[in-house]
Amino acid sequence: MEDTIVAMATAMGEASIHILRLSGSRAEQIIEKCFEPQNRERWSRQENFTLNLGLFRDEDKILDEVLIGRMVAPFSYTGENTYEINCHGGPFVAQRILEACIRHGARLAEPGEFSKRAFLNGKLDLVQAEAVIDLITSRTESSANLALSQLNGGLSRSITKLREDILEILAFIEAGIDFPEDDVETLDRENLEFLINNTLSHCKRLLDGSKTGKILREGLLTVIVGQPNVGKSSLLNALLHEERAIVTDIPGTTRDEIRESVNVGGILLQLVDTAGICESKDVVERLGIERAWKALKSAELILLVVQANLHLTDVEYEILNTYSDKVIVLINKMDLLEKNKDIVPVYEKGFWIPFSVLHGKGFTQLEEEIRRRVYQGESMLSTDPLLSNVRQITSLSNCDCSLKQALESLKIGMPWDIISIDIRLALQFVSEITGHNVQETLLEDIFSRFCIGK
Ligand SMILES: Nc1nc2c(ncn2[C@@H]2O[C@H](COP(=O)(O)OP(=O)(O)OP(=O)(O)O)[C@@H](O)[C@H]2O)c(=O)[nH]1
Ligand SMILES: [Mg+2]
Repeated sequence: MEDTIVAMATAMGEASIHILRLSGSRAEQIIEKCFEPQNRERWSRQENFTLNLGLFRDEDKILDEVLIGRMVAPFSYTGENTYEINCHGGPFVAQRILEACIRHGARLAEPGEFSKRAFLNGKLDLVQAEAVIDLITSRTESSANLALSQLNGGLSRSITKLREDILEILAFIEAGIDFPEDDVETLDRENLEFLINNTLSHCKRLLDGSKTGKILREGLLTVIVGQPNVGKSSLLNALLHEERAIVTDIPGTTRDEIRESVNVGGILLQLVDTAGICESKDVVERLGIERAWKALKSAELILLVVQANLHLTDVEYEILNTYSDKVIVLINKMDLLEKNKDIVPVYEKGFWIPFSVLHGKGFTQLEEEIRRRVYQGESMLSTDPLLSNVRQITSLSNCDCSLKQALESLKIGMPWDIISIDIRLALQFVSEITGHNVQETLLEDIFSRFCIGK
């Protein structure tokens, strides 16, 4: 925290501008040395949140004409004196400015170091810091909106409330330990049970929402399966709007898995196209089919493609029976059916959608069904803060387990100091989420996932 750090905030390469970020106790001194403002008077008034045009020099040499944004501590992202240097977008120019800052006493920032300083200076909590990186890596509107709402502090407030409630429970127990009067005891035990139950329902609401949150953040692992030649790869290509997979009318065209991510109705799908499942003598095809079966196990959503004018086979029945909860059946090639007046296959399990990849039929219904599943009806479209990050979800689940354990101990008449052990654990777990109580190694792990300059 003593050092002054500098880094490129934009990606290297040719661009219209590049931005370098400089933050720390010596930042002002470095800028004073290198920057020659056009409007000296304004610059010397030390005005905050100003953009100043001028020349950037290294000793006598002019490196570029730049615009410098000035953010004086504590009113900056990091909470320190911070300068953002907007220079012309050549990698050479930016590199020379970076080197000049280093020569005058700054050091190159580590990944995520600006955000880590923001956290350590109390500008962000860990939930918000992790939302920053999620916002940067968002690929759909819904994941960006989710990250933005976490950055705005809605989730942090909910977790902070949870933490305060647990602290209150702990205070209540400690008072009970200090004044153990038998007649008060029964009443207190009922009150304590009420408090723990209330906190547990808060945990449950957050954990229920986290299923949706995690999918919005990471995407839904979606496997396309079916018999050969029913149109699986055609579906993949249509969803991607590009000819990614080879499509032919020869059964057994796809051998290996094809993985791509795609935005469907605002939800990120991690799509896997698989080899058509059938009895095959071909070694390569058989290996592909084995992979298809394996992919089904880990899938969060299965798109089972069947062909409108064919009867269901044992394989399709098996998939429907084993995975009915996560299957959407697409009855593809409905266009053929209209000509032949054949019977459409149906079965009581799974959700069925008449489909034609060739004629663009059924896509809207598929989108709606996926959204319905992800948002658990409409309940998750509300403004409830959603937890989405595995680290945070794990800590909250641990907190939930400790509270349940405390409740159990209370019910079987355990002494107060035993109950307080689990409540303390719950407090520790909930504190990890926002970073009230974290180890340095965890911080390193979190911030090293950021880009340099953020
Ligand atoms: N009539 C009609 N033909 C379709 C439709 N969808 C796909 N096809 C055709 O069906 C054939 C097989 O399509 P693919 O997408 O390669 O089928 P697949 O399920 O990936 O086949 P494998 O990779 O062999 O398992 C191609 O000739 C497609 O043009 C549809 O909705 N209607
Ligand atoms: Mg295929």
